Amino acid sequence: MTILAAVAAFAVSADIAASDHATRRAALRKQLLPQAVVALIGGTEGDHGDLRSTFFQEPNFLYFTSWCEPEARAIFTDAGDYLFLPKRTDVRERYTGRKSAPGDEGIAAQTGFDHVLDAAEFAAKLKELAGEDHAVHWLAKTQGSAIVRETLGAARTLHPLEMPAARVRMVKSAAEVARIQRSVDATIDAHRAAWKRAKPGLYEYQVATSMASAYFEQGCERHAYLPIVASGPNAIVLHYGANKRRMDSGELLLMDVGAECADYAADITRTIPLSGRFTPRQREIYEIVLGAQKAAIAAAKPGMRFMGREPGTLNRVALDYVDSHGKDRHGESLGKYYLHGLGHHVGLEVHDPTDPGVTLAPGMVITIEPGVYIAEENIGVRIEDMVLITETGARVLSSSLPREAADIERAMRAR
Ligand SMILES: [Mn+2]
Repeated sequence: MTILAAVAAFAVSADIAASDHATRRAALRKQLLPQAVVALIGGTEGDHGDLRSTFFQEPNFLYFTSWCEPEARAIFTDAGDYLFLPKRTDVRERYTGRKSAPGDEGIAAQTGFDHVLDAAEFAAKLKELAGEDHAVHWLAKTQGSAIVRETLGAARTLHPLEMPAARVRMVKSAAEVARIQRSVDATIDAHRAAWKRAKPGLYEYQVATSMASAYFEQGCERHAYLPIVASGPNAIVLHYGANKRRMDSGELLLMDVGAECADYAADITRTIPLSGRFTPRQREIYEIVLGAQKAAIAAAKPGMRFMGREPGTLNRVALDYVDSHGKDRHGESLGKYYLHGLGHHVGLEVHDPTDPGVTLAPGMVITIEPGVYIAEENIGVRIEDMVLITETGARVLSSSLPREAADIERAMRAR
């Protein structure tokens, strides 16, 4: 139900198709000079250097090719796009299963690429397509991208792809928004599970596991990031992740958790009173953070600037609200306790790449997550929701998870 409500402004379309990736590559070409060549290196099974994580595709590679098998490479040109796949080896497939290979029947239709070549041909083909004077774009920091530099030589100027790619990825299609909504809904279930379970005397990791279980149970493949379940003083630590503390009565519990389902991330934070009721001071601070969040959401619309502290940004709207409401124990205003920026874009990655010079536009998905952290009062409050920028304003994708103090208290009493 939530999905239909959230994407009503878009046609509810079929899921992401191979043809969508050709559209994405065409959009990328519009960001580059004519005749530019893009060289992309996909992830490998050894990228993470240990057995704690399984293979997952480098996000730009996944976004522009849809290909999610290891050791692939790609070259995009005005005259056609090339995908390179490694040869099949029996030994490796014994460990990690059957893969596609160049020369497989129907490989062009399966990949959506006209040209599917052996990965061993990548260097020679790149040299040929780059020629002497085509602008070559690459992702310098991606694992394995040294081969692009080695192939073209140290003297050749290479152009960054990060910002052109980010400008395309920042605007989500209806199918992407639908996938994000699924991750949001699974994450909302995780928060509801936490509200049922959290109580004084339990450990933070017990809440974390209940939350993760809620989304893994639904088939989500990964955490979008490791769960932050931070009680009492830990709520002041912005990226606390040890989750080892025993929670005490009277404390706040800050939970910043997100599922990744079908490649797309969610990122939602709630702060709840462990005893089921906020103290007057906790509630006062909570209402200030909520007021700042509402002010920023109300101001979000196409053309607005998102981040930065200068006047006219959404971030400044939230900061001004915090700074003009309430005081600390020393009679000073609270702006100095707003310790981080208002939010970030979300997509394939929980911190999706962003061109900071681009203003908000329809189809962008961002978090709006003001926080106030007062160490000497043991109060850390963050409220984070995911917001879709629409033609006329913003729609909260995570609106079905309560955030009013009274609604949270009611939900905790009802368990
Ligand atoms: Mn976030």
